[in-house]
Amino acid sequence: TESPTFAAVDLGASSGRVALGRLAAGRLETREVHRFANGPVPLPDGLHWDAVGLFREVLAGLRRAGEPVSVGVDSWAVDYGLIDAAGSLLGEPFHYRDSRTDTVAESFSDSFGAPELFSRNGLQFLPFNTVFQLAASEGAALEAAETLLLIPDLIGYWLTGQVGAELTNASTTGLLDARSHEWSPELARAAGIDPSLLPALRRPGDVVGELLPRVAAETGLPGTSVVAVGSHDTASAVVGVPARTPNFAYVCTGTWSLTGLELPAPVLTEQARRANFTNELGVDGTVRFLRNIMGLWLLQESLRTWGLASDDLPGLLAEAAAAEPLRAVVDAEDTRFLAPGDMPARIAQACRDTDQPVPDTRGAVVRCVLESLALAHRRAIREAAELSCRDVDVVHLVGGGARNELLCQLTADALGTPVVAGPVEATATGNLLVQARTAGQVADLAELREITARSHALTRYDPRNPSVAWDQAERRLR
Ligand code: LFR
Repeated sequence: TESPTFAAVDLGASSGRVALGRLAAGRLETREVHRFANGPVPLPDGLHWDAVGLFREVLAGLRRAGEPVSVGVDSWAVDYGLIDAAGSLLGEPFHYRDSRTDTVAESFSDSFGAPELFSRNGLQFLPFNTVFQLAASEGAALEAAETLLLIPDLIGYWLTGQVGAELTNASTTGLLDARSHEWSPELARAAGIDPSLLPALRRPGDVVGELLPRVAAETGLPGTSVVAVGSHDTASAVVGVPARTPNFAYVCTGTWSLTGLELPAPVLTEQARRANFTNELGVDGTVRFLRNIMGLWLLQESLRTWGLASDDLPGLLAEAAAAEPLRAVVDAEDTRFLAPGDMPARIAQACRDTDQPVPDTRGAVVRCVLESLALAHRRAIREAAELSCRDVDVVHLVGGGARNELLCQLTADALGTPVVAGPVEATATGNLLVQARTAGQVADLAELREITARSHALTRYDPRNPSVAWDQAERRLR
């Protein structure tokens, strides 16, 4: 008999996709059946997502999915839709890059007490954490709301009619207790919401429900159910890291570079808070101890400013490879780069602020971006290892950046540690394999990673030349 197929819906900040996967001879075979663009929509009251439009694309993808036994949905974190008593969506969800949290986040954190907040929710201070978004919201929608659904849970609700909150993504809200893994009613009240807005938690691997009859008819999938996966895309990406040894670090690249370690327990020390680390929850009770680094957003937004498209990237990368090394670097964790807008101008200003030469060609800007990312990867991995008393022998770089040879090589150079690049589609891989486990085809995380390692061609980058130049570059940022 044919082995069963699974469908992964993976929604990223700049594109979404639907991929199919099945296990054959101990490998995962995957095939993308639909890809579509995503991005912020500027409306009069701020930046939003087109959630309904995304759902239409999800349906279009599922129509091309053959007959999967299950569907899993993952997306970026922290953002949510509000649902009223009749089950209606109360307005398009806000985009996490919207500026309404700019001042509120800090004042909330100050009045709650930053150390107190971290000791409860274990999260890195990022202005867009759900807890701050809620503290910044007021008005009719929040008053009429019965339920808050994170983006993958909202899609899951539209597919099945079932309401819930998947744990890995719930852990990014700032409303979950880092120790008990339950919603914290105190944090909810502090954010100004009724704790009853937060739906019951579900775990990766739990069955969400059957497709609603109308959805089943629309997609031609009568017998398919929805399975909760690591619905935070980064949780699925970390599952999709093809690690074969315990001493690995990861860099999950895409719009962001999520950089850190997988740990058995959170690190809630004052040093971890000061270093602005996050303790997000992974699949199977693991902790994702990491920092959000600005990521390829710096590059994407530069291209957009120049009026260029992704077709222009290979040429630019060749220019970057030929540009002078380590002429100028910026802090790729600086929130000045968060909002949409002229990226090369902000990079130039950051160089001036640190008394470095301003990159004078597009190739030089791209080189500056990639070296800044490499340096930030190094800083986050070294600090994560130190704060958790762990060794790192290898760095797995997964996601879209694994295609970027220069980024991979520079990361290896900066760290002085080998980088293993791939898979590009780590998130979809993690999503699909958690479903395969629910179907009884995979035993545990270790087997799952073994399957991933066997299924993809991986590229190893060994560090070139000593890292003195990188030490100097780092000092320029201090
Ligand atoms: C990556 C990601 C990050 C999260 C950011 C905003 O796609 O999910 O993990 O911090 O998007 O939601």
